[in-house]
Amino acid sequence: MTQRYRIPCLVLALALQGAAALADVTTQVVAKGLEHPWALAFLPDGSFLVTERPGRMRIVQRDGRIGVPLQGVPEVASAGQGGLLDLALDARFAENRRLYFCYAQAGSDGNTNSTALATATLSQDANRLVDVKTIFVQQPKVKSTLHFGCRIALASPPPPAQKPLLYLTLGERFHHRDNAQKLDNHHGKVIRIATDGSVPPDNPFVSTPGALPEIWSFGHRNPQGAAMAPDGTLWIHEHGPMGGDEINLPQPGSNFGWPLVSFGRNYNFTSVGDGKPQREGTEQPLHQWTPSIAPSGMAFVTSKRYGEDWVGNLLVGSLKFTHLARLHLAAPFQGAVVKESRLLNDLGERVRDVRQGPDGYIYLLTDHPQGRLLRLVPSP
Ligand SMILES: [Ca+2]
Repeated sequence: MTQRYRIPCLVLALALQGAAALADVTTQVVAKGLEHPWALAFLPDGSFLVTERPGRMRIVQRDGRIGVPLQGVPEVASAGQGGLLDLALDARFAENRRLYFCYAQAGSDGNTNSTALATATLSQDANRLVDVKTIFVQQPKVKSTLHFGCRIALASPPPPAQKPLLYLTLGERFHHRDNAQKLDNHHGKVIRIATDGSVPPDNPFVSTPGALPEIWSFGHRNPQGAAMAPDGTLWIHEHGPMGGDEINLPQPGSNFGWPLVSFGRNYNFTSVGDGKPQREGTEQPLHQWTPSIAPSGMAFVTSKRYGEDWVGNLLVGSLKFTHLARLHLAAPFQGAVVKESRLLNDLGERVRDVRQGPDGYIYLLTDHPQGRLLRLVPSP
């Protein structure tokens, strides 16, 4: 086949793939009227715990009723991309009612801020957070309302004698991109800490002079998606500049290259680094999107609600194109992305969070002044 015919065939194949995907799934509205919801967790009674970026946490009942804001949420720096962001329940939440959340925290001067991570207990009457404790604060605080990162992933349960661990993604705050390559700060990093805030002794830089011991991997730009594969591997994605959004698998001590190398370009159309997409000593992404889809939220499908061929797929929300990306991997839960379908192309709202519930359904949050909680269901 000559080049002349290849492109129309590819376009046709992609169009057919899109059409087939559209018929596969649709959404049901669980709740609407949430203000810029950012993160979602599933409570044991079947209700939902949701964060709203301006600084509220609410419970949404199964029938869609939205509760009043929980008391006890700390003050957050709500401006630009900052505010109350991600949320995760402890693996033993049913017994201890502990949860983790991250947010933009103002500095004492009122001008600067950074991402912080707190733990809290949800009161028995589920009206308030108690025993709230900030266990990590990104250093340094800077003047910026951009690139907080802020996705939490709980590590697989450790042996009983060890402390449970979690990962937190941290953006480079946009104006401080060069910090992503330096280990003396938390900009553009993934960190790994115990759920009490202590540093695990086997973190990669605990013995490196001048390095902050929480750092797990570096050279990240603005990661707003994290999910733990069933085999215990951490997957994240991050926003590129103009193009070059990436999926990465952060291994201990790995350098993911920002801002030395990218598949994207700077917003003023200049090259990132020397303009090459690869560089010695930095990790290549598992997958990249050019043009950018602006990814947020990520979940592996483990349930069979959508058919056997969905099991082991990765779902990623798109803020920019307001769709849900379905990524088919070389093998379930692992390997390269071998095919990508765009679902919910007519959604028209930015997809901020993507989670699989204990009922096996996928749930989405749309980031909108009147944001919605949606359930993904097979098309009738
Ligand atoms: Ca990279």
